[in-house]
Amino acid sequence: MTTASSAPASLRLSDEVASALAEGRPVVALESTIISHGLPRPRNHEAAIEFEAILREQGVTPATIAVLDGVPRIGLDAEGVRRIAEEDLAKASVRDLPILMGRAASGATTVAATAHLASLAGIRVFATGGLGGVHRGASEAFDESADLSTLAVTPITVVSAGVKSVLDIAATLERLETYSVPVIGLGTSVFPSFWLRESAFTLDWSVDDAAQVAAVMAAHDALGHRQGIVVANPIPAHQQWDPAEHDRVLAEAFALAEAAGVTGKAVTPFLLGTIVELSGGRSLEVNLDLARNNAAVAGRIAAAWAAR
Ligand code: PSU
Ligand code: MN
Repeated sequence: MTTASSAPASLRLSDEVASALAEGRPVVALESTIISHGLPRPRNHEAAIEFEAILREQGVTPATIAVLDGVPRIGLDAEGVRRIAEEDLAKASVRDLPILMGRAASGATTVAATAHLASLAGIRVFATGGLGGVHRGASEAFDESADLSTLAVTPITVVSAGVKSVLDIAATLERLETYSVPVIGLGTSVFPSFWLRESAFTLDWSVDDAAQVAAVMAAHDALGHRQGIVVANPIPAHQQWDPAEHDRVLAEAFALAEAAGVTGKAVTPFLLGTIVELSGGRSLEVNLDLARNNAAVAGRIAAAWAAR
């Protein structure tokens, strides 16, 4: 059993996270970039509070992760949650962590940076909205999220609604295969595409419930594997975005991004913001629904893991 005392001294665990880990109780990591860059203000602040509440209602301790004033924080207090929602924080991936720490700066952590810090703290389960992946045109631009290379070397189970169709989903799945990262559909054998329940891509493996995910995690450990595990949790059909409107809005958002010359790490936040505007808020509602669903599923996996 991992205990809080195994966390490096450079991390600051909240009291509730430290005691939950020390006592072997379930903990779920939550990322902060989805709050700072992925959801519009002021709805993002309510969402951050809500994602934590969903876990607490299940008896699971939430660990929202960010770097504040140079300190990697594993579990935020109310002031920390307010800061990730209201301040203009840097978007921080793994490579940015030592820079933020060395300069006593603050940043909101991506899936990659959150997974890295959570794993250092001894947390095994993480809930997000959508994973980063291989961007369209990556064969020219080399734009591939460090979320993938980090999951290749970070033993954490990430619950997501797949990746957005703004990415190259086929290439993203190929990359996860190359990195030997297991991808498991929860109650589905089709990889979801974030706002939509399905994509054009099928999965080799699916599981029915959280206990089966915990069994896979145990076997992964028994083999000495150090990769992450991706659990793909599709949004229920009644909550998904209308596929025709989805296709229309995405095409328009791409055209605007190209016209604006957006590149690099600004691409994902630009597209997300533009899509919320063009959809009149509909994409935001779907985004919130799927993130809530993912938190609930991650809570059940963490509980099944803690019960082993
Ligand atoms: N996908 C979403 N919402 C998000 C992100 C991805 O649906 O907010 C964020 C996550 O923090 C993810 C990051 O880790 O974008 C990936 O950015 P990049 O492609 O620059 O690595
Ligand atoms: Mn990128």
